Amino acid sequence: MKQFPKNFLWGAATSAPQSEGAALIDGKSATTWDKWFEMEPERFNSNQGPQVTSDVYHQYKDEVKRMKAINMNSYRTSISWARLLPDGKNLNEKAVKFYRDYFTELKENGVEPIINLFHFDMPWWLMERGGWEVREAVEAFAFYAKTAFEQFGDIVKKWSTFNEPMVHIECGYLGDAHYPRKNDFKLAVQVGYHTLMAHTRAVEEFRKLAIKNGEIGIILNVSPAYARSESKEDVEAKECADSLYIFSFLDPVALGKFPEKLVSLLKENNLLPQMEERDKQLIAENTVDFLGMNYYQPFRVKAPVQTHTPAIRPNDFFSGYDMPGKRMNEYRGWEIYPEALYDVAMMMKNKYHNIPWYVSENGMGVAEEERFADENGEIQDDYRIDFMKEHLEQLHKGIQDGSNCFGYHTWTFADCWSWLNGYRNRYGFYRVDIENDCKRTIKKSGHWYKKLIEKNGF
Ligand code: BGP
Repeated sequence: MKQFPKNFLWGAATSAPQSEGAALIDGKSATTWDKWFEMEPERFNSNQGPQVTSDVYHQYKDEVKRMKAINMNSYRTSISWARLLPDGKNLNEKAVKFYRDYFTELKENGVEPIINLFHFDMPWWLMERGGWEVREAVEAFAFYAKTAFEQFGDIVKKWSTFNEPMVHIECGYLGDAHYPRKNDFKLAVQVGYHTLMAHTRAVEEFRKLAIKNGEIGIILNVSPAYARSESKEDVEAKECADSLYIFSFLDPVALGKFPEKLVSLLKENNLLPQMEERDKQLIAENTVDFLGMNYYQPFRVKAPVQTHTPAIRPNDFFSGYDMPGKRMNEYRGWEIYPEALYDVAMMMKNKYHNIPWYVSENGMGVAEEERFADENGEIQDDYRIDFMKEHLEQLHKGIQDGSNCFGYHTWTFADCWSWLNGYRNRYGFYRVDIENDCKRTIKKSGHWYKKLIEKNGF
């Protein structure tokens, strides 16, 4: 039996744009996702846009009952900035009521809400002004964060500022999977810097309000890089990948300073962002209370195949490496490598002074999951149970070896909408029937998770 620490947080995560629906009612203004779907629906790999998603806006009471039914004691979702402050300045009272009711419902049912402020859903009015490209966005975010803390700080005690900031940077500014689909390394660095400063200013506002028992953190995606070989070039590629994709946020938010390697890489390649005088001090003074680590898959790297001097893209520092024999999730296309979770646990302990952290997302996406339904329509997702078990074994080992991990959240509770993929990849403990008022049906993994939580181990 693998026993987890007392008061361990067991739960799942989602986000406002992927679960709430009600995209354009009750005063909410448009986000980039709403607008982009309207402008270029053909870019989305499904005809399902962000309008309805899993309808949690209307069904949250039943949703919370279902969480309680499988013993969950915590849950992460986000607030929609465009719902709370449709024009960035004026409070939407309907949004205040919705979120207060929703968060209270969670609390009253023994489900601790962990509330995040930004999950890729930039309000359209701000995107039109340049989004994270402009410094103005930093103060706009700080105001939004302060407003959220003031409105809900009496209910919500665990807050996070951003979910996976590297994703909106990478997908929006080094590729075309997020709006504004630009491809510009220098701009991507500036966008990343503004995002970090927005996070930092939000933490500063949080500290000023001194919310009783309040804690603040950030949710980062971590795909640790593993080098193809021990050659100097491959190891250097690994260090560059980790510095750009992991330590670029982790070091400033947790240690209060940028990693030297990152600074020299950016400097040598003429990629340093524009900074303001007070920034350095702000970063040093506003480190987080806890971290959320989203882990799905590792990153296999080797020395770059082709480089430019100075660099014009991250691939000038490393190349992806297709490792022969790697285990794949054949239903989603991501590598399965649970051992990385142990490595993350040790990294938290050794490099980040054993800061409190939790697994804020881990899970297995499966396309066309209806093929695994039994004769009663219940999805027999043994593959997902095995996936969680293997990852929890590694996490358990990390905790035994002294890592300060306080919880495990899967992605996700009930199947939810995903960016360009709609409802193709399913992750939930509950299946959502989007053709039928988003009716939920429990999967086999939901029963399994319930027992796991009951025993606080498996
Ligand atoms: C994470 C995001 C989530 C979610 C998840 C699954 O990176 O935080 O928002 O989408 O990935 O990814 P996908 O839906 O693409 O399979």
